[in-house]
Amino acid sequence: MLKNILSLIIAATVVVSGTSNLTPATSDTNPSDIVLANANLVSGEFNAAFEFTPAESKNGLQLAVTASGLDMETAYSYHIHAKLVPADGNCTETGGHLDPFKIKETAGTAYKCDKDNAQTTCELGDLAGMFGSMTADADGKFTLNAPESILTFGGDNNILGYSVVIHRPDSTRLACANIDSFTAAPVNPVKKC
Ligand SMILES: *[C@@H]1O[C@H](CO)[C@@H](O)[C@H](O)[C@H]1NC(C)=O
Ligand SMILES: [Cu+2]
Repeated sequence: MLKNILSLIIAATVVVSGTSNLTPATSDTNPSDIVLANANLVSGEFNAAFEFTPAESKNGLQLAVTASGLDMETAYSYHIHAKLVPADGNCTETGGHLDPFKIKETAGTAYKCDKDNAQTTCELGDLAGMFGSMTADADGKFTLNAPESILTFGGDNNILGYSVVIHRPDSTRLACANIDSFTAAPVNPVKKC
């Protein structure tokens, strides 16, 4: 547990320091080399940072979220959506929720994400269903440190190459951002002469 917290703090510190210890992943990157993926969503006063990191078991990802500028009256939902955010930032273009196993299509109106049976009852992208909706504390802030999930880098439950969207309570789209991924920089980079 302590180790998990420490790795989250380290991941967060790395991001704050401008990802200087990290190298952006490319389409050639082996997903098992990715140490962090993040999405930073901004809309006016609203600001949210999503960070996905491999759990200690290496089976699934942990999710850490910090958000500020939330309206205290409201519960926001948030998902991974199936398409990327286009250059103009239009969140409507990100399509629907990431659902590679067609859980929602199969369940129809009976859809209900049960976090304890996420693999069979939740759309892969239904983050709010798996981790709870986003509600503000007295300072208008929200923090989430979710333990190991069914999400992975690569494989059937892959989240790389998609986007994160936050919805207002009326389900309109407040903010969105693509998921970027990073590998650890070499510890002793070889100098080229
Ligand atoms: C955003 O995309 C949607 C869907 O394509 C479109 O209907 C809407 O007009 C776009 N909004 C803006 C501001 O371009
Ligand atoms: Cu959504």
